[in-house]
Amino acid sequence: GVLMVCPMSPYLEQELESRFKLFRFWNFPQKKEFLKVNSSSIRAVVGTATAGADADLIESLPSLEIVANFSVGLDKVDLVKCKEKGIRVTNTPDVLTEDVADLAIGLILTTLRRVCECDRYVRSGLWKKGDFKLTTKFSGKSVGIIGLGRIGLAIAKRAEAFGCPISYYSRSQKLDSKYKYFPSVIELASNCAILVVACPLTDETHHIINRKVIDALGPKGVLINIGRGPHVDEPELVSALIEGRLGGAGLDVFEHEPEVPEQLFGLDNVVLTPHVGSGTVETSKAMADLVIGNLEAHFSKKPLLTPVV
Ligand code: 8YV
Repeated sequence: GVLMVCPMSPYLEQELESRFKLFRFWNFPQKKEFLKVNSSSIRAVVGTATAGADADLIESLPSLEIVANFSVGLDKVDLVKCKEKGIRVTNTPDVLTEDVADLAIGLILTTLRRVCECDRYVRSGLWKKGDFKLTTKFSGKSVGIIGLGRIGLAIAKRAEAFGCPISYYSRSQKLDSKYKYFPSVIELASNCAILVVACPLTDETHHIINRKVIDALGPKGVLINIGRGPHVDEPELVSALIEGRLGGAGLDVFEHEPEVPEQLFGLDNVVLTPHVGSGTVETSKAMADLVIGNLEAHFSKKPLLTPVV
């Protein structure tokens, strides 16, 4: 049997159902009771960005062989425990890189050019009372990227096409990269106009955006987060935006999503999207196909397509 921990893709549900015995975890409010009855028949877990396989779930599934996550980020999967227990783990890299990078650029443009505020301006009839105020140019602005992995690189490539000088922070300098490296996030933030978070969420990158980084980015700086909510100390971000110590923010992820700090709702220098970085029809299907491909490979004892553990 395969345990899907939360709804993520109707197509994936349908494809899993036609191949395996599928358990939809969200249909069983009595989780303990459900696990008592079914735990020994569950050999695979399919999780996502918001819920994966934590230590408790892994411990309660004695027959678990593989966690095939519907996400590239694996911060909701206890990788150490999986390794310990010989449980395989797969994710969905590459297929979502372009969409997430596209959204990062979209958030930069919508934040700087105030596209959402412009849209509200037209819809509310305000245009008839006068032209919209001037906004901020994107082309040529310096872009700093935290994490120069697949997604970070795709964002860099796109920003380059806008004539932006690119710099980055990562744990170590990429010797094959032409972009400028800063050995600390503070230095990166002090030297760019737009700071983009594009690294995995780990203990080291939790709250990598803190008050010091926000102050280094400054009142003209813009923060873009397409990584994970907990990369950012959210109360610090909110107060910096309210006090004008930060210029603006484009956010696809939040510390306690789907909860979003309501103080942000009244700010026009902020653009908020509901964790939709990979959320296109095309990419969602490609991610689902990777999950299925990994499960089929595992159960037919073939090499996994995108193994992590
Ligand atoms: C979500 C993501 O998994 O891949 C990731 O790490 O955050 C997204 O692709 C997807 O939106 C399903 O929740």
